Amino acid sequence: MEKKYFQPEIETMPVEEIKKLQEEKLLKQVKYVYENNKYYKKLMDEKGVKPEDIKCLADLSKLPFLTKNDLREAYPYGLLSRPLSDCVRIHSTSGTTGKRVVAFYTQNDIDIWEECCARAIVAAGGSENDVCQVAYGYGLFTGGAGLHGGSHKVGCLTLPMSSGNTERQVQFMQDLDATILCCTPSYAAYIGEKIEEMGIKPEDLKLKAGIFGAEPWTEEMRRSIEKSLGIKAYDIYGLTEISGPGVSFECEAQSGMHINEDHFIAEIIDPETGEVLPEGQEGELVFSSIDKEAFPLLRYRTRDLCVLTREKCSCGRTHVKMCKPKGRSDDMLIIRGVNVFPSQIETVLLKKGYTPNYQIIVDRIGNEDTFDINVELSEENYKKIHAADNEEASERDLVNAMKTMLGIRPKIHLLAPKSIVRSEGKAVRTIDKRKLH
Ligand code: ADP
Ligand code: K
Ligand code: ZN
Repeated sequence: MEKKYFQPEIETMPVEEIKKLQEEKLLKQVKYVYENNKYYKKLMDEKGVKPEDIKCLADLSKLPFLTKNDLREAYPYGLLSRPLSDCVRIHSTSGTTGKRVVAFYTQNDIDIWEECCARAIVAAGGSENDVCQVAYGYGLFTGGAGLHGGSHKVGCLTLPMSSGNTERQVQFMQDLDATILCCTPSYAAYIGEKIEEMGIKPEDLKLKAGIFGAEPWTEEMRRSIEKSLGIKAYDIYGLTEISGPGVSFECEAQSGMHINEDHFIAEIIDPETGEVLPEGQEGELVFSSIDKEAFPLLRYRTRDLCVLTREKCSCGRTHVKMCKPKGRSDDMLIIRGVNVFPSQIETVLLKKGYTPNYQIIVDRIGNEDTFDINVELSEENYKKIHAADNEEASERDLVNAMKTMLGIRPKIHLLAPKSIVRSEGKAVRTIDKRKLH
């Protein structure tokens, strides 16, 4: 029989029990970190907090925050809490927003992380009867290693493809009857495109599910990938600093990701004041890892903007759910004084029938911000628009739709098919040339 949960007793544990478990682990962890990590001890001392002051879950908010700047300052060993002889692995962030930071793992840390990924795979319908194609990058990036380990734990036949070499990717998918695909959503979209180009129909594949994450993607993008690959597409979230993918994952309800609360405590804070916000309000996501050994971060500010909800989920899991992060506070562009998220642009493009291949270029000329969006046309759209000599009208229509969504008017440039470079990992959507001046 197909398993519905990887660890049912934990994944469906009554909320009160989860909170009790979190409290026990938190108290122990604060003491452990205080005694084993000079960097965090100093932050606690500066704030005048002692481990004894943390007596219950609500006391969490007394602890100091950690930020990416702390990680950079403490690089490489400052936030390590174990002797290196106890550690077995290093990973590093993708460096999307600056200098990379490194994280360390003991064998126990790896086991827990892989279990979290195994929960995600089982939630997507995975079992020992599946062939799981891992097309996240292998190496320093956590994507490949995390899902690879999770796939093993579930007992799937694991296909460790890593990213890239897309034709071979599709060839193996077909020849070896892969049923689950794990990669970034932008790479999944590219694989979908490649399949069509190779004359393969989604029905010709055995693929049934995809586990996509590591970058923001919209609901519109989800539908487009589900169609092009003939699958159900599940979201997965995580960050290197806290372990990697699998901090949270989507279930069959596809309406937010369950956070693995037996290992991580999530808070939402006001990014300006640092104040904890009540459930249901949007703010910055903060994580405390309550049983990590090598690199146990407390109150780590992710900069991801998000909402938490504890509404009952139809899948039976009891762990709190986070919405799709809208993007990082640092993905947000301020153009002519207006906040713009790349995800808003993606939504408009896909709703209007364009491809998810686009690029945002922002610059400043004199005192004014320039705002351009390059949008690649599909073969079909390209032919249609050119046959009807409709280019200007199409651009105007898209400018207006963007104005409605964003409040400001971009310049739109419709480009020929295949003119924007595809991503095999995390897509680079924005070029902000203002930073170069
Ligand atoms: P970097 O911070 O250098 O990109 P990571 O590879 O550790 O390093 O990336 C973690 C970040 O990726 C998260 O903080 C988040 O911004 C983003 N991310 C991961 N998974 C998702 C997801 N499912 N949806 C949106 N963003 C995600
Ligand atoms: K198997
Ligand atoms: Zn659920």
